[in-house]
Amino acid sequence: MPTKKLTNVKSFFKNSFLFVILLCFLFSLSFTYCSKEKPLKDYTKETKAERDARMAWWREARFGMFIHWGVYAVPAGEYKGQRVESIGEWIQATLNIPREEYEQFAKQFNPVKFNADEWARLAKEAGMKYLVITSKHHDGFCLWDSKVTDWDVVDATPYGKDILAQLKKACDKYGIHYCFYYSILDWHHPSQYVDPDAKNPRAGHARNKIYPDRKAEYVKYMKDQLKELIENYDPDVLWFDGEWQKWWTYEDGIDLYNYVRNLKPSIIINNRVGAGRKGMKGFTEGLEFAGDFGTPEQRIPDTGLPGVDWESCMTMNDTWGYKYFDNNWKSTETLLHNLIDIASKGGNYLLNVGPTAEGLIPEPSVVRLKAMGKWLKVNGEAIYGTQASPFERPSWGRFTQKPGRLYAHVFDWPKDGKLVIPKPDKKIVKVSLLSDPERKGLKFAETAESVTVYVPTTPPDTIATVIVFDLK
Ligand code: H79
Repeated sequence: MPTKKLTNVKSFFKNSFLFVILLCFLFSLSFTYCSKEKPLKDYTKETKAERDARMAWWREARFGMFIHWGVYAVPAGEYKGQRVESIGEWIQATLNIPREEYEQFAKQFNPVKFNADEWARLAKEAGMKYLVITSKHHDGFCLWDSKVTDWDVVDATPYGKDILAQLKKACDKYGIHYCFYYSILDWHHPSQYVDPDAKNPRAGHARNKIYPDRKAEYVKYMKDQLKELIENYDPDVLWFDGEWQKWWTYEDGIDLYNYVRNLKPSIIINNRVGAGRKGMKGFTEGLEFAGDFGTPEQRIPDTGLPGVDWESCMTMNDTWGYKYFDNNWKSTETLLHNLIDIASKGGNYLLNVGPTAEGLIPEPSVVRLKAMGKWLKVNGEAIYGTQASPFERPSWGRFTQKPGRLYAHVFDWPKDGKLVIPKPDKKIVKVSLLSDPERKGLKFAETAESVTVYVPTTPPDTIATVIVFDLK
């Protein structure tokens, strides 16, 4: 008996020992399985149909509002009696302001006049279909309550309220696509520092350095922030910038692109996420890099590129971030001609405003945006959802087109009342003025190469009059 008992005890221990081993094995297996992140899908390999569906709203939109806003609006282009000649949001770099000194601007950032509803309504009134705001510019300052830093509007300023949350609500109300700019270069994050070997500190800021052993930590910081942005505000575009650093590689771009697309597959990402752009020209031909659209900055390409999506971002004066002494405003005429020129080449126009530290969009910007909106209310059909011109640029203006319709945007009205256009490859059924509510037919005469339209001798619109050709 005692022997048997002993054997039982022994076998009990042996069996339960095996059982525990088995349990441990199963547990660790399931733990490994569950804790392992899902492998990221490679979104750079999507089909043309998938891409067309994702880009559809953006291609229709044609006109968006860029907003550069941050603590650089406090110095507004001048610090300790020194004015910056160049762009205002670069003041930290241009005047080589130390981090701790620059941080003091946040204590004066109290935009009590900020009204998100008014900004979104202005974008709507201007005829803009989307809005891109600097969630974080090169200075690293964040316009939302980021959980991974205190260098944000909620934790570092007397204002203490989340800007991005307020704008999200307003954009949803007015049906404006809500989008974020996000800088890869970060002058505030401790992983990065000004290149001490650069010829001047400004250039050292422009091409900064990263401590190699802190890069992974910084990439994680960016990914955590981008996750916050996507989960909390559901942006439709992520507009990266500051990617030109030597430490930001082609592979880093692909990885970040896929990270963001995996969080929100329908999101649109500009080509500055990685190695996709070539300087201010805005795109490297070929599109073998990550990124969905090219980003010419402060310029309009001479011609469009078939099959390539692009967007020209431009300022209304000479700065992105507010500078109190920059009054070099472009005329409404120039801005509208830019919009039409860009549409005639198949691109989008992202037009900037730089609000003050009080939270106001400068009045000259408001006036111009409202005037553009007034023109678009009448002529929007010839801009939104159009395609690039089928013809070379005419001397008097630009063309845009849609299936079955050709639009002539006339900048220089013919004094003799005759507008001549190249002959379209389809039959002209009718010619009329887009601004004419009755769409009275205009007389026209055709030869083998050209069409002459007999127009009124005074231009219905001195900035741009649109003549519609119905084609069959
Ligand atoms: O966000 C806006 C700009 O701040 C950013 N992109 C747009 C959308 C931008 N990044 N770089 N640049 C613009 C051009 C930078 C030019 C520089 Fe300089 C030349 C950096 C240093 C020398 C201009 C002149 C800024 C400081 C001095």
